[in-house]
Amino acid sequence: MGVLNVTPDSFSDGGRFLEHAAAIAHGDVLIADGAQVVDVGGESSRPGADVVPDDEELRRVVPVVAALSPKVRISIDTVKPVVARAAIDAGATLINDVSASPELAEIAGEAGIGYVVMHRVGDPKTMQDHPHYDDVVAEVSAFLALHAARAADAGVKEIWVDPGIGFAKLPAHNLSLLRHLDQIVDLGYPVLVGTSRKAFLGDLLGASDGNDEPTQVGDRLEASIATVTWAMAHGASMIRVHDVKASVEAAKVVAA
Ligand code: HH2
Repeated sequence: MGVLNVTPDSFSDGGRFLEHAAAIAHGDVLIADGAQVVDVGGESSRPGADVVPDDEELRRVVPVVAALSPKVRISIDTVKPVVARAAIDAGATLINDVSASPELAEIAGEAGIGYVVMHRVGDPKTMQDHPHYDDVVAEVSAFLALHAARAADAGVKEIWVDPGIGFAKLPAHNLSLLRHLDQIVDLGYPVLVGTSRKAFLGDLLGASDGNDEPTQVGDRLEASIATVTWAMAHGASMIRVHDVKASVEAAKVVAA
């Protein structure tokens, strides 16, 4: 799954693909690089991100979905029912819902398309305030099992589960979830994992360098590839990445 953020403020590529022509051209690059799904988003979900008004998010994503959907499977990364519906009309066949909302699962069920349920606590403004778990793997697994069952009740046939790396998680939580990914795979749904360029990788590499400065977002390719390779080797069926070419090569090696 290649990431296509039609936003001014995404943490790694904000502003690069805000114009429709630039977004569509980047979508074409993701397809040429081997993406099987392109995940189009018009609202950043990074910690501290502002809410985007409905009409602005629609303006950002719908023309991009319409232009790319004849060429590749499109997933719509939104928490807004109105955006999900418009994207489905424009050709999206997967809803990527980082808020695990019952309404979005119902829309997917009615439309007969796929649905991703991701674990998060709170919203982008609050989620990194005080992440706390007694047992992060057990709690995330229980959350995903509950919401996946609700999606099934809403008639969704294709349900993906995602541990939500970086969403209301400390670096140690992210690492525990990756270390015990098999427990999430054991839930019985295909697993999606998104680690690409995320802050915990910068923290990890910065700390290992012996200084407290996180590695910058543009210097996290190798770390990202290490994590997606790990995830695929431990049972993830889809990885959400910015760097599609390198990730597809890693996928081919893991598959072999
Ligand atoms: N991560 C981000 C956004 N959407 N969806 C799923 N299912 N899983 C993820 O891990 C995930 C996601 C954050 O990454 P990005 O889109 O690059 O940044 P931003 O939210 O700032 O646009």
